[in-house]
Amino acid sequence: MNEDSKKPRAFPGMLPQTKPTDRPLSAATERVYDMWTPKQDPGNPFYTNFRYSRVGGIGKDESELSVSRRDPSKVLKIGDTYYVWYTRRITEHVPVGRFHIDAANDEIPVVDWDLADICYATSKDGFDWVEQGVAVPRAPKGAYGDRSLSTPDILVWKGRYYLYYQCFTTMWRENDCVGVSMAHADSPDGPWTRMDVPIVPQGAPGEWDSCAIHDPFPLVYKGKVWLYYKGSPFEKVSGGLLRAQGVAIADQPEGPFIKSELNPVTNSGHETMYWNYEGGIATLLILDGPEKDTIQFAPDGLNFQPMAHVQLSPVAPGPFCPDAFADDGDGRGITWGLSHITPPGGGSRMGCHIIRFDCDLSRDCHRPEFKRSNLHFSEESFFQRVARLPEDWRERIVAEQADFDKPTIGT
Ligand code: AAL
Repeated sequence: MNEDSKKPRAFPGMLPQTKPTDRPLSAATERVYDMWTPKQDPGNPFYTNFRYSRVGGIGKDESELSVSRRDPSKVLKIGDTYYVWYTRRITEHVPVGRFHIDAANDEIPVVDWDLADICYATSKDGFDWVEQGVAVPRAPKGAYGDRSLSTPDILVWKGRYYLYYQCFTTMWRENDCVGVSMAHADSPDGPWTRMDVPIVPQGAPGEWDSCAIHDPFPLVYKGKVWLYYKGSPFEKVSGGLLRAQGVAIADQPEGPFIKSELNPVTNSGHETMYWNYEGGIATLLILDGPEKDTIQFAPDGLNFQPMAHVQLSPVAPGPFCPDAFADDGDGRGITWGLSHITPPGGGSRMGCHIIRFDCDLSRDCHRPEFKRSNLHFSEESFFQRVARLPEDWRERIVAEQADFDKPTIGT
């Protein structure tokens, strides 16, 4: 054996497209093949950048400071018209905040999605929208859902339309405890008939979704209605919260919805969008949890795996999802949708407005400009409110450094 053959062979410059079996691999290189893809970001169908646009009609309007529009549903195209449903709050008073519930009343909201109704808007191009008004109003005083309806999403099943939404009764609940109800109509323009009962109820005390069923997101899958949702427990206050999503499945839109025994099916994610992809379900998980800002895929709709990390994710996104109800096992993916912008810091005491995102998570449309990695954000991004170090933290940190920062060299 000559000296050269004893030297370890360096990893090749051309990344092998199949996992090399004739050489040792580091754990990270193993993951390139076992978890990710050697095609890298541009060749990963689950990788995308998001580009944002302001929208007309339901977007930012300084003259409407008392209006909040948020939590857009998935977008439907019906004939040549796009439709979206969302939470709208018009109140003279700004929300008092969750720690001041006593200061709220029938006109003074607690949080941004309190004292709200489900509204809808239409558009011919997905950029300029015309607000059509209230689709589903709150129930009359004293009835289930008389306080606020929020965070809707839409299902079409056998030619009929179904809106699922969070349904608050009497007063906004501490910890945002709420169940999901539903309204149905023959046409996307209504009139809507409210069911005025819980359709997906909260779990029993001690269960992961005992306090709230949030962000209902219905799809048709395997011949049934699959309704994904964010659950939260009462234990939230004592630090027991897992920001996770579950799914409840029904034979028809009215239910009964049976929760999967695998719930929660994600370990992360706050407001979340789902879409049919090939024979499975894909999702974007944002804001919370160890797998935030990942796009995940479950070939069976239940067992999700991270497929790509993304940056600057849309908040509370609702995708334009043409085959959300096709149930043909051939989901084609998505290219755009609507999301919302929260006030700086994400507070729940100021209004939101709706924006549009474009992306490439589609099997049909190839947009290399959306597959770039190595994104560099502007100085304003680093010094925005949630990212810059506040002055008063700086003083504390400098004081702490005196104790923590042992000399690298010297004593
Ligand atoms: C959002 C969503 C739900 C919550 C509130 C409005 O983050 O998760 O909709 O109830 O905030």
